Amino acid sequence: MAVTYELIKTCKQTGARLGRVHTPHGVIETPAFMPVGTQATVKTMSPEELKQMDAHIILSNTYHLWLRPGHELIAKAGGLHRFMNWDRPILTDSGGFQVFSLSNMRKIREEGVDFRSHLNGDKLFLSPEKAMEIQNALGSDIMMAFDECPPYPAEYEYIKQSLERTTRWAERCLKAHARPGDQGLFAIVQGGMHADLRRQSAADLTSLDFPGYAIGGLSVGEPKHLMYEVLEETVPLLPSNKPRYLMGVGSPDALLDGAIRGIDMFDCVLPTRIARNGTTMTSEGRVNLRNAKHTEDFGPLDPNCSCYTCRNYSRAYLRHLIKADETFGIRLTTYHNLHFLLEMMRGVRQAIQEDRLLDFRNEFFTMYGLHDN
Ligand code: PRF
Ligand code: ZN
Repeated sequence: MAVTYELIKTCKQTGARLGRVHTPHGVIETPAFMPVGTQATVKTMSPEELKQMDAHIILSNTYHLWLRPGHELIAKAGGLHRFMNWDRPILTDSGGFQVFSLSNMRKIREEGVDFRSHLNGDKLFLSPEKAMEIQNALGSDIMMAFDECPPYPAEYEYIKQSLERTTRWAERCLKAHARPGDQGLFAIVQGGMHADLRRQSAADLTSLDFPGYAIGGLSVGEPKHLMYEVLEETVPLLPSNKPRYLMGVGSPDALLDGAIRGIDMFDCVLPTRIARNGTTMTSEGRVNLRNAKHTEDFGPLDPNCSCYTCRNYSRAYLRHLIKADETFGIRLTTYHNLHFLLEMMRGVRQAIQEDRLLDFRNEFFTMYGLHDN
């Protein structure tokens, strides 16, 4: 099998899992955070920088790379790894979610989704078979099944119809997948906030034996406690010998509380997106460098961080670069935010190893200024 999961141990204090996902381009230590590289680049970071901060895997997007520059061009270049000079694992999302969040005038039918390109308005059609063709051409280590992520809130009946179609689409993805020997295809559990629908989706998809399972349809505007209730209902239904991926979730608190509920993989644009407007995550909580109070602060961004940014530059300098719209400022805040989350996940893995993830979580919440609710 192209992608396998190795469980190393379970935290006695929380049930969180320490593990390894094995892929053709190397090992991912889990729980893992995956930086997002939508357009075959993690915005402003070179692959060397991502390696310096020890990112094990990055995520990229079927939808964007299909529209531009096209999957055939990337196949000609020798695949996505060669094209972007990244030789570690890559996960590609299937495009379903992006079609719903980016394009207008979309129409869902059994065969697939009709929509218009967000770039030039072209009429396009994405289906399970097309999503597999594109991801097979890209050559990602982990491919995602083509799914529908219903909005929140939505009618119960609609969510039920949608998840049943997502299951039929997942079966079509399995059939269309041309490279099961070197690319692992993960299915995506849907079902909104309804425990019975999540159970139905998980039961149907796990009977199909994918090498990994994602939980989709969360962090779509629902209150946090609902997301955790759904995780508590859903995760126990997933096979313990396969990785579990919570899609589009990556705030520090959700990484901790997700890992505690048995999630192994996460991705989110949060650290890279907020970095571009000068917002940083530090050991003492969020710091917005645009705030005037940093004008004459010649200390490091985060005194407890050992990253390149914090070792070399002051808050005053970073604030100046951000306010002057200098690209270097964005590079430095992006580097720090990614380093911060990857370092936090190293802490999570160490804490699981030592059966103290709940203590680690509570200490982090206190330092970061987070509250339970
Ligand atoms: N499906 C897919 N990608 C996703 C999601 C989903 O439900 C989410 C939901 N948070 C983020 N990215 N295919
Ligand atoms: Zn730093």
